Amino acid sequence: MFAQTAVRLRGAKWLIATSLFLILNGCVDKPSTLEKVKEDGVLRVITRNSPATYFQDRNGETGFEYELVKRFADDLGVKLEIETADNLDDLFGQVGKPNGPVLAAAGLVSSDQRKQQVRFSHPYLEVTPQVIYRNGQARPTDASDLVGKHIMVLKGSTHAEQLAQLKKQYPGIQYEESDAVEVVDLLRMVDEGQIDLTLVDSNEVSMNQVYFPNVRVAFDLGDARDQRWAVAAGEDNSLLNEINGFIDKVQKNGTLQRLKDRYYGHVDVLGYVGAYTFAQHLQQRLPKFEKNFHASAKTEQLDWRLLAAIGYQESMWQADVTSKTGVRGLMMLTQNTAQAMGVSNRLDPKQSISGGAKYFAYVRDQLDDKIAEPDRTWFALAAYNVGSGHLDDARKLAENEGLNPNKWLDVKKMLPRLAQKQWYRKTRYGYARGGEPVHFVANIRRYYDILTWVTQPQLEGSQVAESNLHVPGVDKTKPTQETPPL
Ligand code: BLG
Repeated sequence: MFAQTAVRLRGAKWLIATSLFLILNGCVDKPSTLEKVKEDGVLRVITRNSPATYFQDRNGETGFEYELVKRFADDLGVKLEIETADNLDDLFGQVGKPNGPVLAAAGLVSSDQRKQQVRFSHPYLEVTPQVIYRNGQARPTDASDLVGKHIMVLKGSTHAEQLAQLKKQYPGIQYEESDAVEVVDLLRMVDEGQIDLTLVDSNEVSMNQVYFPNVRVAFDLGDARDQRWAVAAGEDNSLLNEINGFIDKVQKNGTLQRLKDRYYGHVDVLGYVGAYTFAQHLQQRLPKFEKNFHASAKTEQLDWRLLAAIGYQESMWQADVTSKTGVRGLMMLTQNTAQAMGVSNRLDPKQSISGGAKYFAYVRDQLDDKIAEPDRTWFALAAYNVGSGHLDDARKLAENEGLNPNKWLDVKKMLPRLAQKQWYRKTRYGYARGGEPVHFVANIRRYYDILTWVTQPQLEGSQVAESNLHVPGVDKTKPTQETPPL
């Protein structure tokens, strides 16, 4: 009897110990956020739909944040799943929810208020908050000028926090916080005079300037701030550490710089006047030639928006232009090129566009196989403008300098040397105005980006349609107060 009890007790002890062991072991075994991501094979990310973060383009998903986060997912060896939040509160509320996104990548800056909800990564981009007003109105120059104005900002944004702070000093400041809008809507509302002012980060302002020709920067509100990714406040550090390691890595190996160059490096090439003019021509001139761009793009298997961007750079979509050097027509073909492409009348826009498309496809096919996309497109544009021979000279100069002759970022540094005797006297094809193709490519990339954004299907019913951009026959770019600065 006693012996039996002892056995039973020993058995119970064993059971308790085993259970304890299993429970404890179970706790230790609970996968970390990072392990869970890897186990699931999916990195779930939440962002916003805007030109500066994430949108659909010619090849599918794109945007600065998308590209960065895609590289992170690739490094982890997992798939990337993106969802977009309607507003910032929703975005912060979703991060870290069970089966929800583990990471927010949406041009976010850290603030005390936000730190209660999320933890921020190392920084990857510096931006400055800017006060935006409408051309033709009195330009505000400091915070006291915000008093008495109709101001709107995104609900839950750091801009709203900034205004709340300023209000302590200037109680007359009134502002509205909206959760039904995106940054592009705020800019449109200023552009159309629905609100007086808004606050937007500098990168978004320069990227969107062209869609809203009447918006102007009044002044920088405060110092530059860093954009960072965010994970849930309770995240166990496994993911955040991995993110920080990744950001440090792309910072060091130049990937981040290349992305900045790609997305923001050419955003200011147009300036106010260029942005204003482009927006006007988008409505008034492009519709006349759009079907020709579509047809030639189809024949040559190119993106019609790239062709249209070349056409804008060459002639601002005018069929009857002639340069000092006798280069003519909408796509600015030289006599030789026109002949080679079978163009009999360079002033016929249909012929010019088809000849230009054929020539672009031809120079692109001639390029060294080692030049991969997207650089291949930029090299082909440069060859279209300066000729393949001079482009090869610049590639050789790059090689001699220890740079990569297959990267546009490197070769574009060498092209201007073709105009300097100390360099061109040693090249095969000699002197060329090498600075021209650099501007040529930068401008076309910008026009291409804009055309891509305004023609993306998801926008056709919303922002673009509302702002009447790219809608034939509606000229909303006419300033109501003042003509643009010239
Ligand atoms: C390009 C030709 C290239 C040619 C280069 O010039 O024209 N491209 C086209 O005709 C489409 O074929 O390369 S080459 O055949 O290997 O020599 C170099 O000669 C045209 C360029 C010239 C430029 N726009 C297309 O980008 C132009 O118009 N320059 C004149 C400017 S102005 O007269 O000073 O205003």
